Amino acid sequence: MKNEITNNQKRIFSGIQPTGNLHLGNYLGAIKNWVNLQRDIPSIFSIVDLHAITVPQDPMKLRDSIHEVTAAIIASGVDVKKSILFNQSSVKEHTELAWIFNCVCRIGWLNRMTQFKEKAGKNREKATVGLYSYPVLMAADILLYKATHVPVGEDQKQHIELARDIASAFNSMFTKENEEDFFSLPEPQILGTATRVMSLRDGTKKMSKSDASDASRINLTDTKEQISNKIKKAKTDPNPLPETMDELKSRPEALNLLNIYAALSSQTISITLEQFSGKGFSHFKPLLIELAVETLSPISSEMRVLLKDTKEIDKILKIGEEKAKNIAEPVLKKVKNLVGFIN
Ligand code: AQP
Repeated sequence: MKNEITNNQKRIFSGIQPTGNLHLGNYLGAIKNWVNLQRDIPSIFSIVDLHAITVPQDPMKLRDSIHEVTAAIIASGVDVKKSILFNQSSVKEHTELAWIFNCVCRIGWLNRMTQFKEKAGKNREKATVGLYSYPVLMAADILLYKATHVPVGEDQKQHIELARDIASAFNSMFTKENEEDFFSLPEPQILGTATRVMSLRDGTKKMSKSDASDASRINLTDTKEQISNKIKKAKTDPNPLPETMDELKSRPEALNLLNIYAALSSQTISITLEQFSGKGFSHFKPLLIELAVETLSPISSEMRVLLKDTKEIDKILKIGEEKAKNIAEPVLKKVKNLVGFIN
């Protein structure tokens, strides 16, 4: 049975790329919030493999990453009985809607996207067209399910704003007179204290799967020893932790580590600062290690169990795919009808 949905139903959509090992930034900036939000709002989560191929991928590694990322999401607490979890490329409606949105979105809007500028770097002429139009596909991912809320890290805020612009433009181009807007505008949900977890080697750079240095990030699959070594070696400065937020803000590495501690212990940054102000890193780091290991060890052990049976992971994704299609198909059919296609 197809699920016809209306614009006033709350619904969450969010995705994660299978581009390598998930890290603490992905966990604190996205997945931890997914786990909390799914309790009250119907949620759809996707392993966005179509986004992953906007930069070159080794096909064998991509397949493994899809399994690993699915396992990480389930091990972190996403409930696949309650929420929909599926692999993006298995629902072809994403690419169809993305094409229609390519014909709504303006080049000027894409030219403003900072993530493309960062990822393409100086080699812009050689970047793929897919990397450039990545935010259009992301708008299609969200709007295909008429999602109202999109929990993401700070880095994705601009892309959600673009999705809102595309939805508005589509509405004014195609909504029929006297009918309510076809798409409601999705809201970004940037939650928690670690909305932008920074590299452990450089507090001004985002923690990222594609950073060449493994020491820059804590992977969800890291052992206790690896977590401990990475935090011990994390870049800091020689001064004790400061007293005020203003002082902390001028010390990016210290701010990052305190933010991570605050997010892992679900407390505010100001309470965390109060707790550690005046203390040295030799006091703070062992407590951060303890907390990180306590949070991440159960996730990595559960991931290892899940990854022993990739057929079961495939089955879970298949069930998610069917549920996702039930929502996506009628939305795309209506979009095609509004655009003037015969279907
Ligand atoms: N450092 C971060 N801090 C907080 N949130 C983060 N996210 C990513 N990095 C951080 C959030 O995780 C979700 C999934 O991200 P993604 O995998 O789709 O892509 P990304 O943002 O490009 O992440 P990476 O790790 O930097 O991947 P690569 O290196 O492959 O580009 C998103 O909600 C994102 O905000």
